[in-house]
Amino acid sequence: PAAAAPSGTKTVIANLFEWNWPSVASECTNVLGPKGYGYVQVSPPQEHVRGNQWWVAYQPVSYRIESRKGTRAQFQSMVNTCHAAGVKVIVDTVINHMSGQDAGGTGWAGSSYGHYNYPGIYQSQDFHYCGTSGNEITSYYDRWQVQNCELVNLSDLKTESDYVRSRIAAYMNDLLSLGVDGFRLDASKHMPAADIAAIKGKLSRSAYIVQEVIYGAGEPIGPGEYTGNGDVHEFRYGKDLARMFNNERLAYLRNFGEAWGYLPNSKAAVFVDNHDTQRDVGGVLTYKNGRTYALANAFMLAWPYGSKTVQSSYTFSNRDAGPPSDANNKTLNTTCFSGWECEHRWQVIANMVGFHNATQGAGVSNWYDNGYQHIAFSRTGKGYLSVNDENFAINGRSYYAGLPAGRYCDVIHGTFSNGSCSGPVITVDSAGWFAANIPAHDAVAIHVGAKL
Ligand code: AAO
Repeated sequence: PAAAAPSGTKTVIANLFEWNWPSVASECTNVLGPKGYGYVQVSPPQEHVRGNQWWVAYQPVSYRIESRKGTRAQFQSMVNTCHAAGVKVIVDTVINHMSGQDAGGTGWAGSSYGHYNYPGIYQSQDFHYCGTSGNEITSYYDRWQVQNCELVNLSDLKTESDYVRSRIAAYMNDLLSLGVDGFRLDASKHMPAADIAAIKGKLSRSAYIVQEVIYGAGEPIGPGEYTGNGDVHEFRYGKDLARMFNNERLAYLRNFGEAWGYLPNSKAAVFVDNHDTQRDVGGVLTYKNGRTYALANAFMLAWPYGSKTVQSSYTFSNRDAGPPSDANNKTLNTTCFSGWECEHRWQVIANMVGFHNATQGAGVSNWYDNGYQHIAFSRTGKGYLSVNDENFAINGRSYYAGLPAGRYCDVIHGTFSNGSCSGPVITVDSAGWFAANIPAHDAVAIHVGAKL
């Protein structure tokens, strides 16, 4: 079956990283649906090794839907609740490998396992032993190693084997039977694109697919070779966007996207940061950058390139630290703004999802920049964003939005609901112009979906 790419206007994904299922469900009802998010991405739901680090989720022990984030019944209920709220569900799917524990042990839900032995699922013949020291990937410049050796000691599945492909597809089909709508395929670079295609060919129905292939300069395996299977994450996007905000010029963003050597617009999946880059890649903007982070997300949501994911994080200082949990490492219910950052709820970000939806399909016009950190553009006939990331306010200017005359809610500073705006109102005159003062490191955004 063909991949069902996000379509329609509600295509923004909220990645509720490490949230438990009851909390995801209530967020779909109370926030994601009402704010116009089209999808929620959830962390890996299968049984995993024990421990309190977040990354235990990336070490499968069995394909039982039972994890620190909840039971199968809770997962099913979450999918149903999200669907009722108009939000589709994308699952982070770990199929390249099993655990990384040399000694083996007992998984979260009680399944016993060895590094190369998962009773009833995989035995030693189902894994690669590539012959390097520790069977470890030692060079990303060696295609064969990247796809036949172990990524950080994780027992590497023989995805060329029909048995392994069928077993993986059975897991994904189980998720489809629970109603999920899409998959984020973890560590896709470590599986040949043809293996992913073969697994996809065994799925019971079509689903959205987004593959994690981190672009690395000079590496033989690049994101482009995976586009035949579905979307692929464009990791250059968040790094370059941060560089423009931090060291270079927003003015350079006027052709941001394919012209920068990125994946085709229709295949690219983008984000300002994700759960890896917010920890492991310097120079990427994260919640720790506060206002600048919000502005970068506002730009992403307003700019027509790629399908967009908003990252939602828990607060961390230690790279490995897991989410707020109880004494048994069971993830606690989310409390936004207390141990959890909930970036997807920040006023600027959540309201720009509405801007995204109202402007889908419209081109860019009326680009303006001052040569440096002040930019503005229309989504033709539908919306207008001006970002001032200068260290000074820009006052007394008028902007040509080309929008229908009328009064619009500035969704950066106010929320539009039931026909009224909780913040400043911008008046577009009959010639399509409006006047605004924009403080340093701030923005103004108006769109036809928030017109008074
Ligand atoms: C944990 C421990 C390990 C232990 C292991 C097993 O940390 O010490 O050996 O358990 O017991 C996550 C955590 C890991 C954790 C693992 C399993 O991050 O710390 O290991 O779960 O619990 C590569 C892969 C990419 C992968 C990334 C982390 O290609 O797929 O490494 N991401 C996914 C997940 C991730 C998860 C896994 C995969 C495993 O999103 O959360 O790991 O399921 C270059 C290459 C990339 C490569 C990176 C990092 O990237 O191009 O392919 O990613 O290096 O090795 C610039 C460069 C770019 C470079 C990047 C580095 O941007 O342009 O080329 O910097 O950040």
